[in-house]
Amino acid sequence: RLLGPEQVREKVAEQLRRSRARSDALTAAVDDDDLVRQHSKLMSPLVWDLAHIGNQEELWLVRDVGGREPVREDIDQLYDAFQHARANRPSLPLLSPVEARRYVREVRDKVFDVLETSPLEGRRLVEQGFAFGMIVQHEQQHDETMLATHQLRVGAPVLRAPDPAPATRPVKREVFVPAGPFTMGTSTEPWALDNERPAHRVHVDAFYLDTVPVSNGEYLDFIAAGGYDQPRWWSEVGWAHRQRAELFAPRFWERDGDGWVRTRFGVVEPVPVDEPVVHVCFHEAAAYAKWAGKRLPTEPEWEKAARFDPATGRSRRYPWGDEDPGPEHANLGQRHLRPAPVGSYPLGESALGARQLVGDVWEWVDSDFRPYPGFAAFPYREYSEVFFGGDYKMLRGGSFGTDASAVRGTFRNWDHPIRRQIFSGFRCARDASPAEAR
Ligand code: AVJ
Ligand code: FE
Repeated sequence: RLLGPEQVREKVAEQLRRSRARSDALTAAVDDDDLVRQHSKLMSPLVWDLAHIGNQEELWLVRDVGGREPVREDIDQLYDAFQHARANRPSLPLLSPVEARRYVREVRDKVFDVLETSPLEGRRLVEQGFAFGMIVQHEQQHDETMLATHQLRVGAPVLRAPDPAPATRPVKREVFVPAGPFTMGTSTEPWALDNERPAHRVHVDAFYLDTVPVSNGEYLDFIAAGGYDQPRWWSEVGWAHRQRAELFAPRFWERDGDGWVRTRFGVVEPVPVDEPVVHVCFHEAAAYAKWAGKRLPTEPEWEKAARFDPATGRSRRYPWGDEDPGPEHANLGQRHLRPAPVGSYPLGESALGARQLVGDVWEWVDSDFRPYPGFAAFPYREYSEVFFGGDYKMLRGGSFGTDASAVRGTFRNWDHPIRRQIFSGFRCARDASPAEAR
């Protein structure tokens, strides 16, 4: 799997071009007023994301890896995510759309120059193109954030993509995950970020995991059964939040006569029953699971179901094997602007038989954000370390809005348990009985 410097150079160049094409598309879709507007207190104006992408790229690739003169040192503070809360970003003296576009182009030109001359080996930061890979992933992460901003934007639709094909639900509703150790995390995946490292053995008790994510149709049953009105399905914090925030359905859903409609990128449509439910918070996911007589999986359980191959005892890079994601494996990369129906992507199945673990919707799991044993912050504390122990729950597997370069079997995402503007869904798990576990 290790690439020579020339292969790394080619791969990096291609990935940089792909991420920029996506950022360009997401920011070209709306006019300048829309780019500087704040569509939700939870989000930055799109023009902030764009210049922030350029600024991170300048800090790591132009200045650190390249050792070049700064392109613009005066704007570092403006685009430091830790200096200004998202809610305050619109009032900052941000670069205008024209200036932001010029800035990211100037940075990118220098980066291609650095890429030409960097030895891409010797220093851990550039070994296998790590710093470039980190910046590609950073841009793609913000592209998913920008897609979430588009979903919050009010107005005529501007983003379009073909719908995924219909699917048949697999026969088995649950897969059995046998008891025993497996290797969680990675020490060898070249572009894995610090919180995915190092590889370590973890024991997992036998359990059952839903073969596919929970669908809108199933979630509608929970609503119809009064799930939002009965505190017994909710944790104490979850119920307090449900009351305070007046939750009654996933975000972007509205009642329409006897049924429900939801708005997706500006288009109102009947809630599609076969699609994985999306835009639910952790508390809603946990309440549904309890109502269904189940629970959410933990992070080690999710990763074992996704990566463990009982035939070899090895952990795979992805559910389907070690091959990079292709369109036959998973709904990634904003190819479709919605999750694919439950049961899609049989070729993306894990060794244990679970589908759609990667792509479609981020899956809430019942674990807090903690470092793996042997964790070392790299290359900066602010990617992961400063978030450990905070009020976060983990999300795994990526969504239709996540790029293939920004998700792996080991990839760890996190957010506050009340957030639902992200492309978040879930699937359920349950313990195996002692007899089944043997
Ligand atoms: C890993 C998705 C939680 O968007 O807050 C982007 C990624 N870190 N810029 C986020 C990130 C710095 C991060 N998540
Ligand atoms: Fe960022």
